[in-house]
Amino acid sequence: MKFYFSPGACSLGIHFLLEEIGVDYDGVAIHIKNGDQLKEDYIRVNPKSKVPAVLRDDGSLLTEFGVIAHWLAQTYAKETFGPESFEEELRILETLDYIVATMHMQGFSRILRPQKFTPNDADLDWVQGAGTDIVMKAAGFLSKQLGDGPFIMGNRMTIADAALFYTMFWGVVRLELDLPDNLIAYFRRMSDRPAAQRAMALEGLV
Ligand SMILES: N[C@@H](CCC(=O)N[C@@H](CS)C(=O)NCC(=O)O)C(=O)O
Repeated sequence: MKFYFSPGACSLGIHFLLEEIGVDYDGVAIHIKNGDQLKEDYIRVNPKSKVPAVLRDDGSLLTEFGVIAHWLAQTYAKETFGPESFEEELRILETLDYIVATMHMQGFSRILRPQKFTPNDADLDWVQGAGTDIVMKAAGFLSKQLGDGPFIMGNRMTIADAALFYTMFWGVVRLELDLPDNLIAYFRRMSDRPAAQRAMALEGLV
C-alpha cells in the first residue's frame, strides 16, 4: 500500500499506527506547506486534497483518518487492537471521532489555521481563542477518560490512541498548551514507543 502524509500533520497518527502494526507500506510525503496537496499529481490520487490517504494494493483509495485507522486495525491487527464486542467498537469510534472531528477539526484547526475561519485579520486572535477553548474543553473530557490508565480506552491500545497521539503532538510539542498533566504524561509515554519514534523520524520531527 501507499501511504500519503504530510510531516507533522494529522497523518502522523496513521504513520504511528502503521509502524505500531508493522505492516509494509510505501510512505509518500505530500508537503502541505508547499501546497503539494493542491497539485495535479496528488489531486489525481486524492481529489479531496487532504492527508492522510492510503492507496491499497487493489488500487482503491481510502481517506478519512478514522476509516483508514479502522481498516488498518481490522485488516492487520485485530488481535492487538480489538474490539472484542460491538459495544467496545462503538466506544472506540466515539472517542476517535470526538478527537478528530471536534478537538482537531473544530479546535486545533482554528488555532493552527485561523485565517481559514475569517476574512478579517482583526479577528484572528479571537478565532484562535475560540479554538483554544474547544481544545481545552475536549482535553478536560479526555483527561477524565484517561485517568491513570495507560491508554485512552483503558488497558489496551486502540485506534483512538492513534488520534490522541497526533493531537497531543500538536498540543504538547507544537503549541505547548497548558494541558492536564495526565495527557502530557500520556504523550511522553506514547512518543517513547519505538513505533512513535520511527514515525516521527520518518517525518523529520525528531
Ligand atoms: N476529515 C479528514 C481531515 C484531514 C485533514 O484535514 N487533513 C489536513 C492535514 S491535518 C490536510 O490535509 N490539510 C490540507 C488542506 O486543508 O489543504 C480526515 O479525517 O482525514
